[in-house]
Amino acid sequence: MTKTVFITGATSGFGDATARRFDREGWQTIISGRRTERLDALKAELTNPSHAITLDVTDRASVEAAFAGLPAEFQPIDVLVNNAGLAVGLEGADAVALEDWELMVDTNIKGLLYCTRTALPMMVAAGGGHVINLGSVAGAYPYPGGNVYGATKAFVHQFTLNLRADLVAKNIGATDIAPGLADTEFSTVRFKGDKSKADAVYDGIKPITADDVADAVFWAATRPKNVNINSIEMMAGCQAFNPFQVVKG
Ligand code: NDP
Ligand code: 8X3
Repeated sequence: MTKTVFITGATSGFGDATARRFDREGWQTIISGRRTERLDALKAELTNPSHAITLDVTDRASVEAAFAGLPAEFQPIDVLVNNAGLAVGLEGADAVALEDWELMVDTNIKGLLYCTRTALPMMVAAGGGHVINLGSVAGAYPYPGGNVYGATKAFVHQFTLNLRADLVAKNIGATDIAPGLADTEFSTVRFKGDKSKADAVYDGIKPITADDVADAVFWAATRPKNVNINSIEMMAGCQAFNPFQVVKG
């Protein structure tokens, strides 16, 4: 039977690669994001049925309308990939714009909650499903300037585990995919469009690719039902941990 995946933030990076990966494996895709022209271009390249929804996940009413308006042939949703998210800025906590913090909380936490809470009753009614959330290594390991971004991803990790606790009897899986340094538009967004600053992050290294992450998402989504992957943490081969800071004097 044809399976269906709903992906938020499919206009770029991991979401785009994930849509292409599921499509290659014969799944139907529901692709969403704010940039309609990118959704249209992606949809044109997918080979299986795809439904594109221009959607800002921070807008609760739009999220509810998007799920309520799904065409019958795209229901039920087998897998929801809560991928839409962003980091804004790398300023220290005493200097950052509060609006940047609010945008990360609204997108990475509240947007993910709106999509999850709206999708779950549909999955329960269908007898099962799987929620895959994009966390980050920033949710486990602190770094200067990671402040609220990392905290939102720590939320994603714990929420995913708690989802599983609520949903185990309802045949609904939950997985946190937590990548490290990966070359997407992530840094361009973090540096507010400063492409040269963003490019410098990936200059001279081999970061994780969007396809690597799509692999992990697809693998987690397709384990047999006697297995739930709680979380996958993955770092670039060139990335590891810093020593603790010790300030003298
Ligand atoms: P990109 O910037 O390439 O993609 C982000 C996607 O999120 C875009 O499709 C964007 O679409 C979408 N998005 C952002 N805000 C909203 C919103 N309000 N409503 C709907 N969609 C939105 O970055 P990545 O692919 O790297 O990031 C995907 C996820 O992975 C994020 O949650 C990020 O935090 C996480 N991550 C990224 C890592 C990295 O190093 N790249 C590492 C670990 C985790 P549009 O602008 O069209 O709305
Ligand atoms: C993005 C990974 O290490 O840039 O979530 O914070 S990192």
